[in-house]
Order: sequence, then structure tokens, then C-alpha cells
Amino acid sequence: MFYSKEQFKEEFSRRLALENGDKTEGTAYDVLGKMVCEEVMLEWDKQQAAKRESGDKQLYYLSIEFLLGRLLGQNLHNLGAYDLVEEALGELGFKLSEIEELEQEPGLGNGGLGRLAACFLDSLASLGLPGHGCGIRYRGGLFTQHFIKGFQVELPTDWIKEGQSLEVRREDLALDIPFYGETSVTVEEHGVRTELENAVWVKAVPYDMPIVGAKGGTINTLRLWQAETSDRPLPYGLGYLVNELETAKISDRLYPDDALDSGKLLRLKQQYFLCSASIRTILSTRNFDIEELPEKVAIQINDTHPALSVPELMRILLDDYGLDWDKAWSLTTRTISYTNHTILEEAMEKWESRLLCQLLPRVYQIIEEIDRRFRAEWESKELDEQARHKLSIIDDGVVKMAVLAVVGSYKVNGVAKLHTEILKKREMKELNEYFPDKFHNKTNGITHRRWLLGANPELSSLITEHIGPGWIQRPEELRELGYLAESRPFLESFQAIKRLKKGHLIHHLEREHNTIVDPDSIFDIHIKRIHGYKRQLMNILHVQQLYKRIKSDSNYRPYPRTFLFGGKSAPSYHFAKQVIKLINTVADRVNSDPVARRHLHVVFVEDYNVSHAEFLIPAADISEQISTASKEASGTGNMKFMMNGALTIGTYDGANVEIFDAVGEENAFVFGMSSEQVMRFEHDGSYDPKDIIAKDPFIRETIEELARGKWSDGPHNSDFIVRQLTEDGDPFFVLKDLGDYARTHDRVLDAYAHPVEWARMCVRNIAASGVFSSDRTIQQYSEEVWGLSKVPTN
Ligand code: GPQ
Repeated sequence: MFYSKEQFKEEFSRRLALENGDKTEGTAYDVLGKMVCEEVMLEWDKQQAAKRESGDKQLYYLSIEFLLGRLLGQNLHNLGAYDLVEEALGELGFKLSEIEELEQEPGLGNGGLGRLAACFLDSLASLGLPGHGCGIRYRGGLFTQHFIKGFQVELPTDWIKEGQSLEVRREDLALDIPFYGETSVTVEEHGVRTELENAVWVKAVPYDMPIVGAKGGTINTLRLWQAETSDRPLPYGLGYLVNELETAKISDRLYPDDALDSGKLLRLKQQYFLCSASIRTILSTRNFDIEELPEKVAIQINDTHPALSVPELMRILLDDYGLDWDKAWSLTTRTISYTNHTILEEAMEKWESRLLCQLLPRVYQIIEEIDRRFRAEWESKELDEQARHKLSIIDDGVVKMAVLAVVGSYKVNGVAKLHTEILKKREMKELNEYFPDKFHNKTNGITHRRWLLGANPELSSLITEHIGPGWIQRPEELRELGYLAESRPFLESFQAIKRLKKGHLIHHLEREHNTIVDPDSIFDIHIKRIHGYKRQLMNILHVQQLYKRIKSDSNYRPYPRTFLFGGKSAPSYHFAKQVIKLINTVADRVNSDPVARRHLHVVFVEDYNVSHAEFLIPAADISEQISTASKEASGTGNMKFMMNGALTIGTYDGANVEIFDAVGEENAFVFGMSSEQVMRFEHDGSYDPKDIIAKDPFIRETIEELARGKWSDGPHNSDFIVRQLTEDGDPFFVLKDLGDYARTHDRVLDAYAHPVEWARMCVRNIAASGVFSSDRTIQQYSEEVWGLSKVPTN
């Protein structure tokens, strides 16, 4: 259907005609969606069968989040049919980009962690590696964000429209997952048999989605599990209705608490539901001897949310396969590997033993036994209190999921060099010393197919015109752009494309948000979840200072800048919600001031998501990556901006460090405390923001204004913020870094005054961005952790 334009046009028109002559874009979207679906399905079926028979090792990537973004364009690109379809539809009077925008994006993730999982799926398939996703088919993805009087209000999002997406319900693979109940042990001739009695069962039904790799790749599967009511009888005394309500809720919605530990029973049910359904199916559909498990299967757990995979795999091997403990443990710990995504204390998952024991009695017994055996290994060694505490899985009535994950895995990785070093030297020092070969780094990446080819086709074409198309398969070849930083015509083309992408964003903002932005201003963009450590507060305090300078000094008339923000706060995170309100209040004030608005414009893009990001990132001049050093494990937005030729203003944190390294600090704006300085202050407690407030009159005024309510339209709108910056000791060092940040922004302005040199820096960034393709990351995982081989294609 997609091989020639004429054939496509004919087929498309024929199908459109069958839809009662309805030629709206909505119908075009449905028709095109079905055509893609059919194109993929046959090939997918064939490949799945071939993979099963090949006996090659398969990877399963277990993740509580997959933030896919829209899929129609991605699939067309990867089928190699995008340009053909765009042209053909154009001739039929449709605009493909407008059709694409009708797709409701599957927002089954919160932020970086979920988006990383989606980039990895794209890279796995595109590199021809057999790697599949396992997740949950939430009925409601991440909430829709609305601003009402500047406050964030959350509305539920339902992304699932019947018959719309590329997915197949696999009733044949449905299975029941037990919760609650009691374990019973029977002594038999050949050993003991452990079973669960009086359990409450939940039916798990998989929905499979094909993940189409780019040309030359393969089609893998994303299997999303949906919870339904089981047919099994309920234990005596439990009402039918209660059960139905309880269990159906398991896949009802994604927890919106990014990098916060939302210790809720329902979340624990989701985690076990995902692990149990996925692992049981991996084993029941296998075509090899169970002893060969580590040679045939790799299970990667994305943070600790799927860490129950460890005791669940043990349970199956012990109870269902009748293996002894040592054998089962050896298989488990050679099959599972774990990625850590944070060192933030509030994101470290801990489950109360009492709760686990009640919900998953057999699984909890196994966790206790893992803890007991591990403890027995180290108990006799000379270790101080701190080390004993750090090595305990069950500690003070809670199960520490990160320790369970480390002990039960053969490899543990951090997501950027700095993050991995902090894990090894500090957060997990004792575990690293105990398992010296387990820890390793795999710096994150992003799929250049979505973030450059898809989001910025104009820049992609320019690149291809100059260095040929090799970079599409081998993004490290972007390096060849380096010498073009010296070519004036190339720099001019780059500038023209940047202007064009600004135009696209402006049009998008006008249409979706009713906001008009000056195309000649500097686009300074800060998009990510709203969080204390990501320091959106520092950015907006700086804007307040700029406003003040403009108002009080008639000689200060800086080049116009548009500060764009985007991001959601966890619904229960009061501090972050006040930051949102503050940004919106500052925006109102600045944008309505006749003098200030000629130099400053503040835009908070409502309901930031993947689709908005695809407009924002290609249009950026400046990428704000200003987390408190040591707190951002990696960051991946930083890489997307770089690849689209934006310059980073950033701290020495996460993958920023590697970005600065790759492009050279002279091609970025680096500022702020180092992670060592931050950690030293945290350790000795010697930082007191009051010293800064006392010393620096500009900062003092900024805080006083906030406290006086100058920047709020309600009496307590900034309470949390003021308290955090003063009495609570400014835990994210906002005031400490603010001065340096402001001076660095002045350097940005100076640099922007030299457009050619600026463009040169942008091009150097693009040229150095190839190593941040997730193809590189996946290749490293594949070689060093999973041991996959490429699926042969015909
Ligand atoms: N990250 Cl623990 C999330 O997006 N959600 C989480 O719950 C946790 C981590 C992020 C992390 O903050 C970023 O620095 C990383 O770039 C990203 O994961 C992917 O590794």
C-alpha cells in the first residue's frame, strides 16, 4: 500500500469513499490509521513467529511507564513511507501534519523515565534487536493540566478510543493474578508444596502493540496489561461488587507522582500485577528448557517499580517449577538487571512489610528469605551500623526496593556518568563494595528519529544535503557537521531554519494557547516536570529581577527575550504548585506592562506533553538545564535541545556534564555549584540562605517582595516558597546559585549579539550530539548487559 504514490492514493481514496463520502480530516485519520495497521500487522505476525522459532535471546523491558507520544507519524517514518504519504495526501487535498495532530497521544508516563522507555523501544526495533516492552494499559494516562486563575487544576485524560490505535487484545494470553490469601504448605514425598489459598484473583489481559523499527530494523512488541474482573470465585465473605471496583482500578490510571514515593496500596497492586503477568507469560510461552533461562531471556527493570520481579520469578521457579532455592536464585540473578534513575530520598521506594505481607503473602515470605540469606552472608563481617543498615533489604519494618533490586540483579546501572559515580561512591557505596562488578554506567539517550527527523525535518534535510544520509543510521556521523560551523552559507541556512521553527511554534501557540510571541526575541525554554530540584523557581526569580531592572533603570533596555515554561506538578506537591502559580502571576504582570513587555515575555504552556515538546524544542535558542548539581540523574530534554541546535545554560549535573564535555564548555553557558560543593554543604549543614539574603541587596529585595505579596494575587500564594527559601534553609540552593545564574544570562545576551558566532556554537552542538542518540545507549546495553543478537531480516 505504501510502495508507490499512485497506489497509495488509489487505495486511500477507495477507502475514504466507503466512509459515506465523508472527507473530513477525522475520517482521513481513521483511514490512514487502518492502512498503517494492516501494513504492519502481517509482517509483525510473521516476525513474531520467526523470533519464537529462532531461539534467540529476547529482552523484556519492564516499566510502569511508557510515554510514547503520537505514533502515526513515527510509524510512517519508520516504514519509510512518510514523505510519500505526505505528498500523496497533499495531492488529495489533505495536510498530513494536520491529520497527525488529531491523534490523542498515549500519555502513559510522567516524564523522563517513561519517555526514556519509549525511546529505547524505538532504538531496539530500529537496531533490529529483539527487545519488547511490558507495561500497564492505563485507561487514563497522565492528567490534563489546566490553569485556572494561574493555579494548576488536574483533569482526567482518557486516551483509549475504541478501535483507534494499533493494538491487539490477546484474550488467549489472559491470566489470573492472585492477591491476598494465605499460604499453605503441604509436605509431600519429594519435598514441600506451597500454595496460596483464599486469594482474590484479578484477570490480566494483554494488549499488544507493534513497535516498528526504522528501515532495516524489526517489529517488536509492547505488551500492555489491562486489569479486569476474574471469573474465579471470591473467598467467602467478599462482596462481588467490592471486588469488581477494587480490581478494575488496577489499570485505571497512572500515578502522577513523578519522582515521589507514592506509597499507596493501589500502586503496589499495579506493580505486582505488571511483574507477575509479564514474567509468567515470558515463562509460559518459552520454547527452551527452564535451566537455560539466563541464556534466552534478559529482564531489565526500569527503576524499582518492577522490582517485585525478583521475588516473583523466584516464586514461580520454586513453587511452579519445583526448583530448589539455590538453583532458582542462580537463574533469577542471572536474568534480571536493574536501572536506577534517582538518588532523591523521596523517590526511593519503600513498602511497609505489614502491607506487603497482607497483599502478597507468598511473595513476602520469599523477600524475607532473600533478606535472611543475604544477611547471613554479611552478618559475620566487620561492618558499622551504617553499612548494616545500607545492606538490609528489610529494615525497620519496611522493604527497601532498591536494595532488593540490587541484590536480585546481575547488573545495576546509573543513567549518566556523574549519577553512577554518586551511586557507587555514596548512595550505594556499601552495596557497590559488596558487589564490586555489578555497578556500571549507561548514559541515557534519545531517539534522533523522533526528536530530529520527526520534529525537525527541515534541519534534517539540511544536514543530509551536506553530509549525506549516513547519520540517520549512524548518528555519530553528525560529527561531520563540525567543519560546517565555518561555512557562512551553512550557518545562514541554519539560522533560516531556526526562524522557520520559531514560526511553527508561534503558530502552534497562537492556535492552542491564544498567545502571540515575538519571532525576533530569544526563545529561552524551560520544560520538564515542576520540581524543587529542577529550579523553575530560580528561573522565575531571575525574571522578576530583570523586570525590576527594566523598571528602575531607563538605560537597561535588553534584547527581547521570551521565557517559555512547560511542565506539570504532582497533584499533591504543594510547593511545585505554588511555583506554577508564581510563574503565571509574574507572566501576567510582565506581559501587561507596556515598558517591560518590549523586552520580556513570559509564557507558561498549558498541559505540556510530548506533542508540545515537538514544537518547542526545535524553536529554542536557549535550553534551561539548571537543576541543583547532583540531583538530576541524567536529564534527556537537555539532549533533545542540543540535537536541535539550542545552547544550554546549565549546571554541572546529570548528563549536562557529558554534554559540556562533548561540545566544549565554550559552546555552552555553564554556571553554579558543583555536585561536590552541594554534597559538602548537605553533609556539614553549613549553608544558610540568610547569609546571602543579608549580603546581597538585590536578592534580599527579591525575597522581600515575594514575602510582602508583591508577586501574588492572594494572601498565601507564595507561603511555601518563601518558607522554603528562608526558614527551611533553601534545600535546593536557589539563592546560592541565583547570582551566578543572572550573570550567566548576561553572558547569553552578549553572545546573542553576535549572530554568526552564535549560529556556529549551535552547529557545534548539533555536531556533538550524535553520542546522545539512544541507539548508542541501546547498543551498549545490548553488548554489555543483555547479550542480544540482531534479528536477521530478509
Ligand atoms: N526520573 Cl525516579 C523520572 O522521570 N521519574 C522518576 O520517577 C524517576 C526518575 C527521571 C530522572 O529524574 C531524570 O534525570 C532521568 O533523565 C530520567 O528519569 C531517565 O533516566
